[in-house]
Parts: sequence; C-alpha cells; structure tokens
Amino acid sequence: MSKVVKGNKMQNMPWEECPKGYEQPIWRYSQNPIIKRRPVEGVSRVFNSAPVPFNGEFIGVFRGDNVDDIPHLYVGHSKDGIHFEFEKEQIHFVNEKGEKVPDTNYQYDPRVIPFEDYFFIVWCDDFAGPTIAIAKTYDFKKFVKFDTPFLPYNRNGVLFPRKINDSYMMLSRPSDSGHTAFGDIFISESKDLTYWGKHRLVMQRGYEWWCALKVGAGPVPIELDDGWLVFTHGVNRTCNGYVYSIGAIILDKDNPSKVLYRCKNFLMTPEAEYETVGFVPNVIFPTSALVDEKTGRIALYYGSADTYTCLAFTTVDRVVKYIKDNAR
Ligand code: BMA
Repeated sequence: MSKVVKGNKMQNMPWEECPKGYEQPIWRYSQNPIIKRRPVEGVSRVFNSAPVPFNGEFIGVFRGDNVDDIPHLYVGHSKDGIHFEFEKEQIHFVNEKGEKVPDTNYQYDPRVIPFEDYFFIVWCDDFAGPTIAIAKTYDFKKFVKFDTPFLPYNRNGVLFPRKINDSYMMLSRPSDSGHTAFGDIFISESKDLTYWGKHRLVMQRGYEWWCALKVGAGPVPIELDDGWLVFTHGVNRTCNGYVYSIGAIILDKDNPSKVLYRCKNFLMTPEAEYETVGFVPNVIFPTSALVDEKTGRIALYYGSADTYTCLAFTTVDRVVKYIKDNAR
C-alpha cells in the first residue's frame, strides 16, 4: 500500500462515505454542486478553482467568470471546505518590490500550491495570449507576482509542492491561442523560478480515446512514499464537441518526468446533470485535492460544465489500486 508522505492534518476535511455497492474509483458528493451560479455580485460562474486548508479553516483562489464572461481570480473563505464566501474584489498583484502591477485582461484555472510556510499560485494569465503565471502569498491578502515563467501559449500549469533534486518543478500543457486541438504534459525545471529549462515530455495524449485529444495536469501532485499521484484531465473529441474526464498517473519520486503507471481508463467522466448541462456541457476539470495524511482520504475539487464547483471523494488506497490494476 502506498503511504502519503506529505498530506494535510485536518479534523474537518470535507468527507462523505462511498455509497454502498458503488464500484467506481471516485464517488461524487451527494450535495453537489457546492458552488452554484452567481455566488457573488458581478460573478456569473465559479469553477476550476483551488481551495486549501488554512489556519484550521479553508481558503482558496477561485476562477470567477464575470457578468461579461471574462474570468478573474477571487479569494474565497470557508469553515468547512464546502460552503464558501467570496471577496467582492478580484485579486490584484504586486511585484517583488511591492509595487502594483497592472491587471491583465483575464486570469483563469488557478492552482494553489502549499510550499514551506507560504503558497504559490499558478494560473493561466494574459501575456499577449494565454500563458502560465506564478505568484506567492503568505496570507491571501498580498499576492506577489513573479516574472512570467513561460512563453505563450500555455495554460494549465502546476508546481510540485517541494523542490526535487534542488529544483522547482512545473507540469504544464503547451497550447495555442484558441481551443487547442492538442495537448500533452511536459515538465520544466528551475533553480530560481525565473529561468526554466530541462523540458521533458511526461505524457502524451492519444492512446486512450478519453484523452485522445489532450491531457493536462490537474491538482498539485500528491507525494506518496513510492511516487507522485497526479490527477489529470483528458479530452475526447466527439462529433458533438469536447468531453473532459478525470484521469490519473503515478510519476517517479526522484525523476517525475518518468511515468510509472498510466491508468488506461478515466476515473470519472461527465454523468451527473450538473456535469452534462451548463455553460460548456460534458466538462469535469479537477484543480485541487486535499489529502488526509493519516487516513489517506482525498477530497477532490473539480469544475463542472464550466459552471459549478463540485466535490468528489476517494482514498489513496482505492485510487492507487485502480490505477495499478488498470495501468496501460
Ligand atoms: C480548457 C480550459 C478550461 C475549461 C475547458 C473546457 O481549455 O480553458 O478552463 O474548463 O477548456 O471549456
């Protein structure tokens, strides 16, 4: 059995037991969606967002698509990780000297990475087209934005929660400026968060139909004693549009460009009405995973139909067994 090396130590992590007789690797929260339409003034939909534990409660950076459809980032607070309240003002950033930096045209799909005693935020930003941005915060009040790490076009970046072989490591999915009919997961290294290199291909789309068009990293990789558990999104192109499912891979501990196990099946695909009906039907998109260090329970936050925020649950034992039993 794999053991969680670094998870969360929480009394109050969201959790619901698996329904009796349910055999899929992940089960949905019975009260989904947890964030419905128009949760705060001026925001039409909140999805693809990243809650994390903070001071015994929960906080997060959320994608809020405004009433003009343009996405911006918002801070949200919660006592139980299920009911969130949002700040009315979008996040504004300062540079490393503490000076305000101009707001970009849009920001979306944030990941929040607990790292030492602070958090990194990685999201898709406008830099003459979409690309990855990084910021750092201690308190979710002041957000320090670093130099843009990658050239456009790239959306979907996530950092590992610690350095590996003395380097920061980023998974990302290079793309184009539109709806990107391709996508593979790459890994890049940096000693200083400014200069990125040693790019390696981690995983290519294509073998399985559910991720035939693109595959990208989801939440922050979960450190196990025998590998990194990475939830992914995979995209199938049907005659009726793209379908986004949730998958998973396990990467080598010391050389995470190496895939140890690649699950040939999706773990979850759009089935519930809040996943199949909405602004963009048939999309489930995981962006945050809480893992309880002691029990191995996992609470997975995902966006559904580019409209709602939802929760699903599994355990490290259950999901790792499923991945290994169904490895390609
Ligand atoms: C992807 C991202 C996500 C979105 C998905 C489905 O390319 O932009 O934000 O959820 O498309 O529309």
